[in-house]
Amino acid sequence: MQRKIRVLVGKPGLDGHDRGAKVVAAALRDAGMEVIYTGLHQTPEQIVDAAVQEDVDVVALSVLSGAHMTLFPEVQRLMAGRGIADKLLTGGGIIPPDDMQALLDRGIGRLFGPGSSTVDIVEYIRGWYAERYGADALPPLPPPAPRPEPMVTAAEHAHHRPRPAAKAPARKPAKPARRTAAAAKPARKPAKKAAKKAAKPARRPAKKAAKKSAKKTARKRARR
Ligand code: B12
Repeated sequence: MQRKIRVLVGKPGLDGHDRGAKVVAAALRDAGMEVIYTGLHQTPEQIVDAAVQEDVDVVALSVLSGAHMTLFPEVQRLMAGRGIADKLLTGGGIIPPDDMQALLDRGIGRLFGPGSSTVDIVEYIRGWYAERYGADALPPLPPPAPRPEPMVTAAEHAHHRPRPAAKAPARKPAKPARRTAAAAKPARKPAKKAAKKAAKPARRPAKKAAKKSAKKTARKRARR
């Protein structure tokens, strides 16, 4: 028979970091699970008590205080004492990989660190449930929850809509661009012309220049 997976999300100890616990609790709820969140500052005894009373399948702890090596084994011990050792004990928080492995070796479930995907957490819990009760017992994933607000509001859409043509301010026709001297000239001389110029001597030969200057002086003298 299919029924909702029941999860207790617990915040043991003096740790006040509750964002991760709330994010995970919301993701599990959106994935169709029945989630009970204990709230902050619970003792391991209070958490295990709640787990028994609520008849949960999973006890999921959030620990960001650094006390995970005490809190997870303590909750595990109390669960065994109350006859619910067969339930899954999992969780996450600020837990170094070596500690995750050490806790896994003690029979505690997979633990999730910062940046973990909530999709992976949902898959892990559903996978454990399917293994324990059979795939047929696994309820189907609900369709994604509708967003309470559209991603882009109607006002934002309106802001980007093109203005009606009549209301648009009349624009002066653009003047044709003036051709500057630089633009009129070709950027470079054709290669042939440039080669010819390079072949020419830079100045007039000295003989010709001397002849011209002599003529000029003669003309000046004649005028006097
Ligand atoms: C935001 C923040 C705060 C906020 C808390 C706001 C709140 N209501 O949660 C404020 C400013 C109050 C705060 C205070 C302190 N903080 Co602080 N804080 C952070 C910070 C920057 C981000 C935590 C966060 O919200 N992340 C976003 C959530 C979504 O991610 P998450 O919690 O990690 O959760 C993910 C996983 O860890 C995992 N997960 C978490 N819980 C669970 C539960 C389950 C069931 C599962 C399956 C998975 C899971 O899945 C989540 C999704 O990916 C971290 C640094 C960091 N980068 O992580 C430090 C950090 C956690 N803080 C730290 C410290 C030391 C403190 C203070 C002691 C500082 C001080 N001296 O005052 C105080 C203690 C306050 C208290 N009463 O406990 C240290 C902890 C060190 C450690 N444990 O080794 C950290 C790591 C900073 C650091 N690098 O030193 N903090």
